[in-house]
Amino acid sequence: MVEKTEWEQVLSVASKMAFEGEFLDCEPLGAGHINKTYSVRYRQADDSVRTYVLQQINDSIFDVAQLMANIVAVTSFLKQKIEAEGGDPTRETLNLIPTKQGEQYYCDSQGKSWRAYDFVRDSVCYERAENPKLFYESAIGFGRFQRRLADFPVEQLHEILPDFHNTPKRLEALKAAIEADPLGRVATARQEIAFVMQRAQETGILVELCRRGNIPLRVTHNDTKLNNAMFDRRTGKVICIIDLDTVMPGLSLYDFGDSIRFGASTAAEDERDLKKVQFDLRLFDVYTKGYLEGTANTLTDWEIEMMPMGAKLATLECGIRFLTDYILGDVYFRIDRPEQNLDRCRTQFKLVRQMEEKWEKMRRIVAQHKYSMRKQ
Ligand code: GN1
Ligand code: MG
Repeated sequence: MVEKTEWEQVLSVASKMAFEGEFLDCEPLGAGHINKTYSVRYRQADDSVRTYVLQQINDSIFDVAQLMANIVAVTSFLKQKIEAEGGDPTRETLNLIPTKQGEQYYCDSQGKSWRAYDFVRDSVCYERAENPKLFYESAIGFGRFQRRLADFPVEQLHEILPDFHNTPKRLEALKAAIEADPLGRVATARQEIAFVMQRAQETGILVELCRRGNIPLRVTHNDTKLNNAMFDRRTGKVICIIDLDTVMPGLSLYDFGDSIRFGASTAAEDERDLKKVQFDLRLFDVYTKGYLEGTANTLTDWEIEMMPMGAKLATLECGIRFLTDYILGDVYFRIDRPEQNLDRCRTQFKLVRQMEEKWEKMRRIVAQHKYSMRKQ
């Protein structure tokens, strides 16, 4: 339940947005760690119900004006692409709802920024890959997102969170946190720290390939978790990719990898019982196939070759970030219980270890799908 003060606040912000109809109710939505999200429902003149998404944007990590400029640019571009492909632009990309004043977002009396979207009609999202088919469909969806943005002028986007997927810099941040150790938590995470340090040399592989021009800078989503893909209730296929906050210049391999780290695990990101956490090769297999199909030959040979490394570094990096935040006192990722960030870090490292064990199989899967794609 939304508490009263929170409820009143949401209600008051909702009244500032260009929502149509008569307010019905509102409730928290989704499982994001960064923004606060609500769904708000309005009764329409014909008695149908229209659902909007209202989000308070986390302004402690985002420059809201730049972030909104990126989202407007990318969604307008996508809309044109979708129309040209004969798709439905009202459902296949996010549609921003302006404020009653015509602004792209609303600033409340406490200086907090809010924005609104149409809830994608007849869609559903999943926290877990309940079956391989679902995960395969999500790969097609994220791949298609990548393909549709392949000719977007990447230099027009703000780098919303600089060095977001720069794994060596994430490692540097971890080292600084260890050095500072503000809460004395380093002593409780010795094994995890050692795990990272043993892999320090590998962290720069992808950024280095990009620096040398072997892999291109693209428009990337940067948060390609399964729960950022909305599935059409009727067809079971991905209809829309959401959460465009971190769309910015980046590497496709981190997008691919982030999907794998989240979706090809058999357990939740914060599972405490590590026995339940397994890296599922079958899921890696179907996602790879779907992503190659969805991107439809937009990826270069180097990008395809490095897909296993994308999976490994995205997972290692996320674990490094959780560990850093645990050491610093959970200042970035929202937690519901103590040590949740340490648990999150442990699941990521378990997955990394299993990827290392299954490395050759991962490479073979990628090679097979590349071969069958190119044959067509
Ligand atoms: C954050 O808020 P959410 O869950 O969409 C984070 C991602 C992490 C993810 C881990 C802007 O995303 O980078 O991979 O948590 N987003 C940001 O669950 O830092
Ligand atoms: Mg997100």
